[in-house]
Amino acid sequence: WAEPLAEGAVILRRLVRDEGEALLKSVFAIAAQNPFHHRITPGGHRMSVAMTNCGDLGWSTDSRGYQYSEHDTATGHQWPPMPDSFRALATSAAAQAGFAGFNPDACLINRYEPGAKLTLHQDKDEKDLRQPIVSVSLGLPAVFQFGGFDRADATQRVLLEHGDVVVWGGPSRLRFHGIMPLKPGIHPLAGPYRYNITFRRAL
Ligand code: MD5
Ligand code: FE
Repeated sequence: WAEPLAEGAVILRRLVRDEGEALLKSVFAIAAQNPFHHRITPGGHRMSVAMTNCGDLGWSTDSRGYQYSEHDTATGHQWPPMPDSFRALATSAAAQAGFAGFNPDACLINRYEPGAKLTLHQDKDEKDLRQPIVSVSLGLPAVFQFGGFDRADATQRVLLEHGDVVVWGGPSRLRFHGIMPLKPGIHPLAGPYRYNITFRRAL
């Protein structure tokens, strides 16, 4: 069930399906402390994906740009701590994909509502791009676009479902990627949403 997608990128299908309910409960507890928020990009657009974070550092965007910080730039609050269960999951999934010793300091939680999408982009705000990113999909399924190293490169489409974990490392760390507009539906544990948790080493 460890499916290589490309060099450095591995899908661990359904790895955390049985933990899905507990993971979502932690997501809801984090959101109760720091609500999901539709950020405004530096270009002035409201993102269709709503975000919150936990851990030492959180990713956010505002008129000044994209950044990792110890506080939510929208509220000034510190991010809630990363649950031990989250850290253990991230370290174990990274190890299964060949990245031993992964120790994330940032955890971004994205919430997709029907129609929400993420246009093709690269993740390069982290300091050490040799560190992988571990991503966990929960709730409604979404079509992930996996591209190349130039925005115009052809993309591969991959369905990501509840409980799927993907480790993005090595050369795949810098591939362009995105999420197609979410199809409406109701998930028994997540309702009308898809959640994606990404674990990162920001500093
Ligand atoms: C998501 N989130 O499903 C995705 C999962 C984000 C984001 O893209 O930036 O919040 S992470 C997918 C990812 C990360 C790093 C590299 C690659 C994919 N890749 O090379 O394809 O909400
Ligand atoms: Fe990304």
